Amino acid sequence: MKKYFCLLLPILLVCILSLFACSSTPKGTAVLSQTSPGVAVFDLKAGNYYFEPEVLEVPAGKDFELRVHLESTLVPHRFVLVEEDGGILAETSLSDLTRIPLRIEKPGTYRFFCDVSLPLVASHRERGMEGKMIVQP
Ligand SMILES: [Cu+2]
Repeated sequence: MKKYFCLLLPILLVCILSLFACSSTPKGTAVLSQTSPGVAVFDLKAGNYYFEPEVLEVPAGKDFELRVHLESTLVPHRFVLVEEDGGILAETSLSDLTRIPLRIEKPGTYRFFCDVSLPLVASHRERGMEGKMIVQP
């Protein structure tokens, strides 16, 4: 019995420590994670029926890269970015990491969402998978 306890204790400690390591993700803010020469990078998390953060602020008239990190899921998701009049600026299926190079000249508020929908159930967008991109002058 004591032998089993000695084996189990280190395994239990590793499990507890990894729980703490994974739970320290900040919520609700856009992260400017890296600046390579002239190109800012913005990170966006996506998962079952959410984008996080829901509001991204980006500069007008400058190249930047949006990196969408899809959390492990069996449900396929997509990313669509539209202008106020509905014109599509970006549209792509999401994989674990999707890099979307963007440059938006006109300041304003743009919408992004997942356009996946199935008959008879609420679309992913209706279930909350959407957000705003505010393009700052
Ligand atoms: Cu989706």
